[in-house]
Amino acid sequence: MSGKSMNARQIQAAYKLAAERYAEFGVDVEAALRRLAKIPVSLNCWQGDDVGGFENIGAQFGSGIAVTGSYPGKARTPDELRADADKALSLIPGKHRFNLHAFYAETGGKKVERDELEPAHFKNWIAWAKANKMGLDFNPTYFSHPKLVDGMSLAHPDKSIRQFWIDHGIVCRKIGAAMGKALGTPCVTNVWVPDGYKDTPVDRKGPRERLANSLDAIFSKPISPKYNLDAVEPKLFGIGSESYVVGSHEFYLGYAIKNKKLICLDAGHFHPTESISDKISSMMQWVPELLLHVSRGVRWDSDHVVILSDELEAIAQELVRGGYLGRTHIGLDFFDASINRVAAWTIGTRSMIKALLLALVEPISTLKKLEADGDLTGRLALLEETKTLPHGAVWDYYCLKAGVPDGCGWMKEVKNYEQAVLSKRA
Ligand code: RNT
Ligand code: ZN
Repeated sequence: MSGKSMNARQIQAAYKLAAERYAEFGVDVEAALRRLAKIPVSLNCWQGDDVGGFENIGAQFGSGIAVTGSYPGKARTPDELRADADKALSLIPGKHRFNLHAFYAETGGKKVERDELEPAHFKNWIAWAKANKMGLDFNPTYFSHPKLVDGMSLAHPDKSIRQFWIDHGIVCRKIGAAMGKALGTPCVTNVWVPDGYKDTPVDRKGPRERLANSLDAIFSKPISPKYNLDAVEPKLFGIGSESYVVGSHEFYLGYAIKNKKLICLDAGHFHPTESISDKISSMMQWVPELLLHVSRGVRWDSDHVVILSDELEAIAQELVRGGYLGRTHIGLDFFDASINRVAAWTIGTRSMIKALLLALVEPISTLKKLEADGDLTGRLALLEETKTLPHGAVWDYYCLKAGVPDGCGWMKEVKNYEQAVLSKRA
């Protein structure tokens, strides 16, 4: 990355002018930054090792999910993954969370099946999160496993296969609750299953009935929302499930409303022209809380690193304008194996935070008033003018205050880390 970092004096001077400019629009930038500092983003652990997990080192059961790219230096052990995440977190302003999958368990070299996992297998993760004063989120892992038979898990026609995966879901909620209890902040445990058909099914109903029953079995025991929150994640299609996904949007929206679960909206799980930003205010009428998997679909659900796109801005605007931040858990979901993975985490998370910042410094009350007064010309004009307000100066100042590199500084640290650590990995 070219260009030098600014010095602190320059950043402060630019910020002062920027804050004055925003004040002319009735925006209190200091207040916005105070709010921003309280919004955690849950970093997806799986960007650090290409959704590999640590249970079958060497073995490949690639079904259910697909990653492309072979950039050198991916984390091979839990310690490496934690070290890489520490590096990324040191370059991201604010206090955040970390989102784990069940197959990142540490079983000390012993084979422990997924239906036998326990909180103890995550004690290093919990200790690490505690040391970082961070909350954890969790996911049962329904892919990359020999018992994902013919692309089906919780919806499989064979009862014993279903039971294995039900038991996996049950132990994962317990692990989530243990994480929430230990860290003093509820863990969001999110269920996503890849179940579906490559080609057009004849029976669309049966798998959905089975999935509903399996979910009921997983969720049958109540767990205090102080410790664990259950979420369900729909999808339109996947690789190998192009024609039919059992857990579709309508399926899970209904399930979440009926059972008071969180619905997870993954930005890459809808038709390419469909955006999740417009869904938020509709679904928040009916579900208690929302989980976001902020991702970036490119042509298909390809899980590209999140960037400051129009859609990302629209998502953040909806959360802020609608007053939904208190009921929304913001998580990231991407896995690009073709670039430096520490940089991928840093870019994606910083972009998410930038989008939140942009949304928080909008002149919302003025915009709402224009709209309420029927001045739609004024609304359009002001929306366009706000796009060139000096938010970059506010962002730099936010990074400075948080003690992380502004604009161009962080990439140098990633390069140093790559040379000193990542390049040494085989
Ligand atoms: C897959 C889902 C799911 C996964 C992660 C690894 O389509 O988006 O959330 O990406 O659980
Ligand atoms: Zn997702």
